[in-house]
Parts: sequence; structure tokens; C-alpha cells
Amino acid sequence: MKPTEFALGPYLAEKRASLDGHLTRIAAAWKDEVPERLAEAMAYSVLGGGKRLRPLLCAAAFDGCQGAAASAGVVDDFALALEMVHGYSLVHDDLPSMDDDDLRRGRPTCHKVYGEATAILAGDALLTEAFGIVARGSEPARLRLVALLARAAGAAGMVGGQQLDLEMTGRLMGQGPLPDLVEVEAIHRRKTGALLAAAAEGGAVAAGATEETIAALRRYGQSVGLAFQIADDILDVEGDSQAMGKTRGGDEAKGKPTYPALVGLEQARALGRKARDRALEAIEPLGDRGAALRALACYAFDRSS
Ligand code: GRG
Repeated sequence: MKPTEFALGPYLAEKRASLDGHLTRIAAAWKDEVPERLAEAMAYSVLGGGKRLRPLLCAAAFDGCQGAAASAGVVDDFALALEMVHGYSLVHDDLPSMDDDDLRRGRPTCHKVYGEATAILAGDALLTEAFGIVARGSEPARLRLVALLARAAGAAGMVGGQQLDLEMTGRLMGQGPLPDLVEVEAIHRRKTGALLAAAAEGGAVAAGATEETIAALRRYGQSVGLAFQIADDILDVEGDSQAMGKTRGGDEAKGKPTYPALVGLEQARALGRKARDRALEAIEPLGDRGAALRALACYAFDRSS
């Protein structure tokens, strides 16, 4: 089956509706237990749209590995946690001390609405709650998923990537030497790729897949992460600001080390296609069961927002 032959739309719609339902219920529970302004800022940050790519990758990996219905609670919790960690990272990334952005998902950023201190706390709370959700059951896979998420989101993963990104941006603004592709890829592998790879790998772990399949899903997720990031860089040059919910050209204005800035648009597209193809190759052994994963790899690169 070719990637385009899979009806991605209905699959995504069903998975998204399920995730949004879980998130809405969790946010409703925050209203009872969490100081009002903090609960609002947390809900604002996870319920305000977004492509939900990480939970979708996780669900598709679980389905592709024929996860059993008995493990559905585990994969649903991991998918929720991924979206909450992602939400936290966006809230903190938008802060004045980081990227200083006013707009996210077509709306004012969390700190613009709730103030900087509450935005920091909302991010902290989302991160912490995410781990609580993965750990809230007794299935053995949950422990491995906690460790997987910690490694992907933590200092050697997303947080480390953000640190390298800040240092590189500062270096470029200070007219320091231009980075090479190896350096840029190292940043993106951590900053964006680690969580996307954990999403695919985690779906396979929740499904109880073999170590060989789990490793294949990890490779798939890493390549999807790279293709996704290259697409993000290209969209920043030629995407539609309204569709993206943020202003085009932000990377260039901030002196970000992007693929088009380094190698030009054509070469960036070629690198993105290569990464997407490596992702498709990694899941070949899944055969027809990998249809949703194949469609998602293509979407990660060919998307318009
Ligand atoms: C602050 C610890 C910390 C980390 C921030 C993810 C991240 C690390 C920063 C986001 C900066 C950015 C715009 C990166 C480019 C790729 C990316 C992660 C875009 C946002 O993710 P999407 O497109 O967002 O999946 P939606 O809104 O669709 O959920």
C-alpha cells in the first residue's frame, strides 16, 4: 500500500477526538484541585489546538505493532503525557527569556495572557503532571515509558537541545562563525527529534513489541523528527502565516540556524525527502500494518502548518 492510499484523515480525526476528550477531562479535574489562574493557564496551553503529532505518532506505532486492547490505557496515558510535555516546552520556549514570542497556534502566547510567572509555573506543572499520568497504573510497561520520556524531554534530549539552540542563536547574533549541518542536526535531534522519536518508540513499548521492532520505531521517529524540523524551517520561509498560526520569517529575524539558511531551500527540501524516506524504510518490516505510520511520515514533511 502506498502512503497516499491510506485514509489518514479519518484515522487522525478519530485519534485526535479521543486525545482531546482525555485532555478536556484532565483539564476539568484541574479546576477542582489547582489554583484557578494556574489551572486556566495549563488548560489554555494544552487545549488550544495544535497538530497533536506526537500522540498521533504514538497511537500509530501502537496500532502498527498490534497493541492489545488491554494496553490501551497505557498508550493513551503516554500519548497524553507527550502532548503535555510538548505544551510545556512551547510555553517555556515562547517566554521573553527564550524566543520571546507573542503568538502561538494563532493566539496570544501563555505569558501574554497570564503573565510570565504564571506561564513558567503552568509549564512546570504540565511537565510534572505528565509524569504522574504515565505512572498512574501498575502495568510494567509504564516504568520503561517514564524513563523513556525523562530521557527524551530532559537534559540530554529536548532541554539540552534548547540550550544548544540558545547558544547557537547567540553566537550567530554576535556574528560568530556559521554552524555546519552537523551542528544544526545535533540541535534538532535533541530539541525536536527526541520527543518525536520517543512518541513512536513509546507506542511500540506500550504494545509490547519485540526489541527489534522497538528499535525500528525509534529510528523511524528520529527520521520523522528530522523531516519535520526541516519542513518547519522551510515553512518559516515560504509558509502561510495564517495557516501556521504564527508569523512567517521568525527564524530569520531571530538569527536561528535553519536548514534553508545553511544550504538553501532546494537542498533543504532534498534533505527533508531523504529523512522521510529513511523513516519509511525503517518501518518496511511492518508491511500493511505500518500504513498510518507511513502516512504520518509523509505528512510530517509535506504539511502546510
Ligand atoms: C523550552 C525546554 C524547552 C524546550 C523547547 C520544542 C521546543 C523546545 C521549542 C519549540 C520551538 C520550535 C518552534 C521548534 C520547531 C519545531 C517545533 C517543535 C514546532 C512546534 O511543534 P508543532 O508544530 O506544534 O508540533 P503544534 O502547535 O502543532 O503542537
